[in-house]
Amino acid sequence: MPQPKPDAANQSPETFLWGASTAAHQVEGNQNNDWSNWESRVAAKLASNAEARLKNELPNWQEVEEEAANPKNYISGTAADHYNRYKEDFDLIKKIGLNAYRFSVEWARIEPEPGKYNQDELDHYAKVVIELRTRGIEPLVTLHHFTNPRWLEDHGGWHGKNVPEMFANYTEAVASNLGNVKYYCTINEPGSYLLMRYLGGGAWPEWPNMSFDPINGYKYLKNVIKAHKLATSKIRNINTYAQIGMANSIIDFQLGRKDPISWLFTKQLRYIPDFYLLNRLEGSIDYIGVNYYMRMLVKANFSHPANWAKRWETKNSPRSDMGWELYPRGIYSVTQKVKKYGLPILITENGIADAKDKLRSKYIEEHVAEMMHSKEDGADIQGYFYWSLLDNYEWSEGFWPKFGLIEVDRKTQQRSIRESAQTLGRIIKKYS
Ligand code: GCO
Repeated sequence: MPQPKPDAANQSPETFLWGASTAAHQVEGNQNNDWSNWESRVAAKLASNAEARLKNELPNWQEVEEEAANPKNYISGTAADHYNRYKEDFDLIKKIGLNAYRFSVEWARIEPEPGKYNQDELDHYAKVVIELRTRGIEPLVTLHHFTNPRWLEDHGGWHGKNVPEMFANYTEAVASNLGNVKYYCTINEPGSYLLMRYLGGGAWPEWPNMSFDPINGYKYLKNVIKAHKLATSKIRNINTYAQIGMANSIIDFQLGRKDPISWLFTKQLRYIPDFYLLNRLEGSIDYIGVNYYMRMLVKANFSHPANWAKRWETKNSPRSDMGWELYPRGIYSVTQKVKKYGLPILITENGIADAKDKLRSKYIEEHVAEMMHSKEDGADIQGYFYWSLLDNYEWSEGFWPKFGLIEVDRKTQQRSIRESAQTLGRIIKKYS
């Protein structure tokens, strides 16, 4: 039975969404999924090789050294305890002046065993939506953000048979219990999952079941497209007004060295997998989610694909705590590329690891300015979600990267709004 149109869904399309994003595994705490089961096995290794891995990569290694060398840094554990503190966190969203919030539902909580759905957990996420709505905050619900139920691997993992149908059934359970949700994101960053799970890694040092397995990687790509399409029709049967998309990490790949091979690699890296995916989703997405963080320079080398492009290493350009160059112009470039699909665009992630909050205000100001410039030049951008609302678990780098508009004290879970969040609040007022 299609849900009645909620007031919020009747919002005029020109209500620009100003939000922040999180992912269940990174903020909720106390997960029981493929990551939580795996983290304790790699924590000691990640801690012991942190110096070798990071010392020359990070501009502020000394400031993160102690945390990065501690095995506890790599265990998500209670994370930011968002599962229990979500009401307090939503009050802070209001205080900052945001009007939207992107979060993910944890599949492993909803379906702890194949075909068996946990109604208490479905009710939990329905309460989350109600608490957002009562504060006038628009929810954007991500259905898959990297983590899986532990039983999925027993079914062959994401490249296995029937996974698209299993994902669609999980989606139906969620969508029929969440009530009036207008915005859904089916899958977060399938390209990153492909790279980390099936192409031997790259963005992070480790990943559950990480392997170089392009054959099953191709099966994964086909499965994730089918899963998205099946999930989309399930949602549309329930919410006739739903706006459904996928969030793709789109990097501004640039030629790093003028030679034909690097030129060819640059073209390929620009195409696979995001535009490969987007070209196969047309008709099943209402908006395109763009996660933009950086540009990368391509200097061809015949090694692992993750080494095909290096983050810009100009000595004097400001870089985040993770060593990522600040390159606001890239959000203009990638949204101008995505404009060709003629669909609304949501910046579903854009953010910086900056523990001392030295660069974040400038980062946000400059990326928003370039985003609005792209909007003026024809990209139908309808929302901006900063990554992330809270300091959180940055996958296999653990907790030392601090992306939050809100600082979280790892010992006490105390929240404090960073100065840069006030900057974002002022920007929102300026554009509203
Ligand atoms: C991603 C993920 C987030 C990351 C964020 C910072 O885009 O990789 O969606 O979970 O934490 O991007 O790397």
